[in-house]
Amino acid sequence: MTILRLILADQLSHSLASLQDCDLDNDWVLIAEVREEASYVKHHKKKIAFLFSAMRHFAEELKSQGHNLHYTLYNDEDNQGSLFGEVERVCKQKNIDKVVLTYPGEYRVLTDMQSWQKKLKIPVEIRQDDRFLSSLDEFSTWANERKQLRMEFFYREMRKKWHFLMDGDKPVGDKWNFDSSNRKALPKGMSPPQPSKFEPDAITQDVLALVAENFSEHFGELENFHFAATRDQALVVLNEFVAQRLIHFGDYQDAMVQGEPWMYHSHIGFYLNCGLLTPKEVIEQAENAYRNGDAPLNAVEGFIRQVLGWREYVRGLYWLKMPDYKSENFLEATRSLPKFYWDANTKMNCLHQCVKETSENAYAHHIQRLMVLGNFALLAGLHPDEVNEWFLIVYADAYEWVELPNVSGMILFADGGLLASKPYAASGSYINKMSNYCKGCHYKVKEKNGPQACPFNYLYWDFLDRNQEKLGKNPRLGMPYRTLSKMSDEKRQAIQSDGQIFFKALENNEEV
Ligand code: DLZ
Ligand code: SF4
Repeated sequence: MTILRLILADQLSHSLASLQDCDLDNDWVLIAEVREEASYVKHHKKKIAFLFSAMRHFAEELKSQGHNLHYTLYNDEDNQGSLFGEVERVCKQKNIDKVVLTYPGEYRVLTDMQSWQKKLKIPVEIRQDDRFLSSLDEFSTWANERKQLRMEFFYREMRKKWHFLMDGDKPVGDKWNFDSSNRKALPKGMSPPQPSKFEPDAITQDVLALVAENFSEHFGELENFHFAATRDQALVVLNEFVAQRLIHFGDYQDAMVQGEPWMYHSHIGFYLNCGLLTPKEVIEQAENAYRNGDAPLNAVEGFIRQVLGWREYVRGLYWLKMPDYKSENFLEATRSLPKFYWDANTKMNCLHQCVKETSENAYAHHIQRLMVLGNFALLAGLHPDEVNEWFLIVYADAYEWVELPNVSGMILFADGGLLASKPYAASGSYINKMSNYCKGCHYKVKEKNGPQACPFNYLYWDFLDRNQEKLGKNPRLGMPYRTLSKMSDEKRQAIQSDGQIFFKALENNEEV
């Protein structure tokens, strides 16, 4: 029996389920660069270059281990342009008896795969992705037993299951969550270490030329490409984070500084999500740093919560709720995405900086995504479809399983509160507290109304006002709604009128 094992761009792990029983003498592995996946949304140029380069390097590693490898190059003239097209072509060419797959990261790809057996007329097995620390069955059992699906409780179960950061059956430090000590702005004079840069080798240089030629109209800059492209390089990134930045990760994880895109974050999401690193090894390294006295508990717990709690939780939720989750729009938001999300041309300095860095790096850290780019999308009532597509396009770590719950659930409250207990709406004062963006801004963060006022200030109240029917009873919004109810009619009108002027300018494509 000859088996074909397809490996997707986000499945670059030697431990992958579909590789586990591979017969080196007989079986074939297929990795394919295909037009359909590279352009079903117009991914950032750096995202495509990163994945193609990582795929080509991974293929070299498999070949050197003795695998029979069919690698489809993007410009191969026989390339069928889709995953199925390539699987079908190789099945015929190599006389394949069975296809083995690992569960993909997107519902769209899964439904496609589920049709292959019928079309190919040979068995197609789709295996669970055991790189994740919670299986989909386990998550749905947990979810079905509860009315509210709060991440915090799922996270505690995962800590106990895997025995991460535990002393016997108690959490280390006697508390599950140390977030309350994690909200500091970066003190003046403190500058985060610069991460290692990997110079493109011959494989990456080929890929960069290919992307420049074929994807020139896609968003983002291709220059200064320094991603890790192999597991060894990704391990360098992980080790560097644990040795140099984890110590301050907790304290400054919400801080934003102009010109400092990397801060004390790990930047391993690219590598975790495409498979070059596994969540288990990442968590173990962080826990070891705590146990050896190299990093404080608030930092290590906060980091582990992201990987063991949040990451697994959003994946479980995605598969539990798809396909309906994709069309949720609880707040009935309809506005189109403003042009400045693509060209950074806005007088709002926070948004300008965050879009600019996203374009340069295919990366922004979570507070930039949530509290600047996402907060604006929420306050301005941008349509979830357009916001989701933007986030999927621009970040090199984005696949739908992780992007959709974070954007529709966390950022836009489009699921009506399944994932988050309240919308993460904030005025300019939050951005001012956590960043130095406001100093260089055309608008004045302390002004609440009028042409010089920070738009986040009046848009925040306008958002609450507009959505009072849907949000007014949310217990976590009790305070702001009480404040709103005490406002004079004059003040309320000023807020509405500033909002209208701002939205009119947006619609007229004026620079705001
Ligand atoms: C994102 C992406 C891109 C840009 N290109 C490819 C590709 O050429 N081949 C491939 O197998 N996967 C690619 N991907 C990832 C897929 O679009 C999709 O997100 C994952 O396969 C889901 O598991
Ligand atoms: Fe952003 Fe407002 Fe600060 Fe300008 S003043 S940077 S728009 S928060």
